[in-house]
Amino acid sequence: MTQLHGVAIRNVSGLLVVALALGAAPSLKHATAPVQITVKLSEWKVELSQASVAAGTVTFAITNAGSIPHGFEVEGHGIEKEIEVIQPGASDTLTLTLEPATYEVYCPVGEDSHKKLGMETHLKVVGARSSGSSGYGESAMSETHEARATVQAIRVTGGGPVIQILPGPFPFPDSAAPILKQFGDEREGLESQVKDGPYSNNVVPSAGTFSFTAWDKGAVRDSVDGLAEFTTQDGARWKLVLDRVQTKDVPHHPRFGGVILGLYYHGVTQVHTPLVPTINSAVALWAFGHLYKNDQLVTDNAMVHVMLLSRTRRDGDFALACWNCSKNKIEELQLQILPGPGEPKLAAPGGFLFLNWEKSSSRKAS
Ligand SMILES: [Cu+2]
Repeated sequence: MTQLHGVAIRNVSGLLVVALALGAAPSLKHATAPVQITVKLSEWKVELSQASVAAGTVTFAITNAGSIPHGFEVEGHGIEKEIEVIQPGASDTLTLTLEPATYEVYCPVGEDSHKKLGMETHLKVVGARSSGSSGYGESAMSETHEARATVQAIRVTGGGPVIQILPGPFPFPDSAAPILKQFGDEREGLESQVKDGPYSNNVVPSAGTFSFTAWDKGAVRDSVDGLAEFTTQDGARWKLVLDRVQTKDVPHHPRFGGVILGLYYHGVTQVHTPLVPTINSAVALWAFGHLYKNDQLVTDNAMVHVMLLSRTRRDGDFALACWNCSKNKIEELQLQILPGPGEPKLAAPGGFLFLNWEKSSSRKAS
């Protein structure tokens, strides 16, 4: 035993000597321990410790530093590998052998809604012989940035039955409860909406028009232009002129900013409040607007949430028909108006205005 042990040690040290002598040779470098890349997941970012790496075995050491569960996926050059979703504060690893190419690295949670909110980056894998300088990573990033800067616009026109939604209990409290638990500081405010919030079956007929155009031009330059005119249950005539897009955080909608075209969220997705069924939206935004009641200015800072989404309400009584409505036709146009920051509640039931146009349409705009 002792003798064998001695031989084994000698052999190992012999190998070490050879390896050190040829340390500069690329082939041996390649064969050494896998390179480790540290990955930090949070709302709504994927951060890598390096933007490029030499081809070979790479171990991703992934930590969820956010406040909701996230996943991690590497895709490109014939590879598509992901880890199981990890809870806030937890870690996991993923080891892959990567050939030279640019790989997409992202969070796949919520049918890519986390990705669309920004949880996406790229990893450039370079040939083993090249230095793998960070210059590669930088150029890959600037390309992505340019691609994102492309302006997209959508024109939405409200149509079909118009309804006003009055405060009432959320119809799917049991489905929302486990998701609400993960909302931390914001949970209390949201829980009061379970009992008496804006997503209720307490619906009355209304009448009016609403159309707008929204431009997605990148983080802080998004814009919106639109006009809504409608009559509420009490006979009041309201007019809303959309002014500018809200690009900062909104209560219960962390990190929501700008015009978001195409997103699967709410409900089970853990993106924004779960007190709205899971939906697919063509466009969603928060904006500020000028609000008038019976031709008198109410505020220049009304906070407005607009969303064209998959239908959540059924024909007839317009009750919320599904907890997961993401496969329904995208034709429900929601307009939610709240007082500006620090302003008194609006003179309407619950202090808010919430109107839906149930058969709306959209088209690309220039
Ligand atoms: Cu995520």
